[in-house]
Amino acid sequence: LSKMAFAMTNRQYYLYPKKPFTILVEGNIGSGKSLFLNHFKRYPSMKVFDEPIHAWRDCGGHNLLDLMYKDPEKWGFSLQSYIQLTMLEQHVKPIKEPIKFMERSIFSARHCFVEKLMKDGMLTQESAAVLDEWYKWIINNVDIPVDLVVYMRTSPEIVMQRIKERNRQEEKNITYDFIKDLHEIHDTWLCDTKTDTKKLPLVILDGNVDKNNMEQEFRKYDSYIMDCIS
Ligand code: DCP
Repeated sequence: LSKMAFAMTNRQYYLYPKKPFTILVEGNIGSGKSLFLNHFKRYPSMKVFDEPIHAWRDCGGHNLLDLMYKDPEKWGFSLQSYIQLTMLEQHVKPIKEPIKFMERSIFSARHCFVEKLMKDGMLTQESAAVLDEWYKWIINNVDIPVDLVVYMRTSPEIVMQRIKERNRQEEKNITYDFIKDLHEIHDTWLCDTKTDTKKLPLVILDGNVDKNNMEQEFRKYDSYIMDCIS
């Protein structure tokens, strides 16, 4: 079946009757999620959604991501509120392919980034309550199917190095402590048995692998994913 699904032509998967098998790729900032997702873009049976970071940089002409890094207390709420919307859009977007990949999700937005802002005292209790009410309403009223979570687990040291190398303008003042904390928050979230994502099958990938060997590492998961949907 794996070979068959990989070989599906455009015409065949228009007829695919089921909901797509949905995979969320999670992990720290700079952990290697995009590289992993790029690997799957070559397969016509898979739809890969890139993270809508372009939207976060241009919401009605405003770069919310940049504003948030400059002044998280003032802009953290606006950014997370908009991210929640853009994630929801991707979760519910119908596709014709049988396999759907998303970079991040409404779940990590809530359990990692909103959590981090709260922990750092960058959200008032009132703002946190508004985000939380929206979040609870969405997950209780909107069908957000998830079949697998892939956790790209990368050491904070390596993540820091990659963030420096890629030199994203908004991220230039990110500190090691911030990244380390976010790493621990991801660990806690994905191991936590009490959250709304507790029952999801989880695969943990070693994101510390050198860039040049990653392709080889990711290839191992081609058949794993196809086995999951068969
Ligand atoms: N971000 C945020 N709140 C979220 C999601 C992301 O503030 N709910 C920010 C953190 C980063 C930027 O958006 O500055 C993009 O982060 P990601 O980790 O989602 O994407 P990367 O491109 O860093 O991932 P990778 O390098 O693993 O491909």
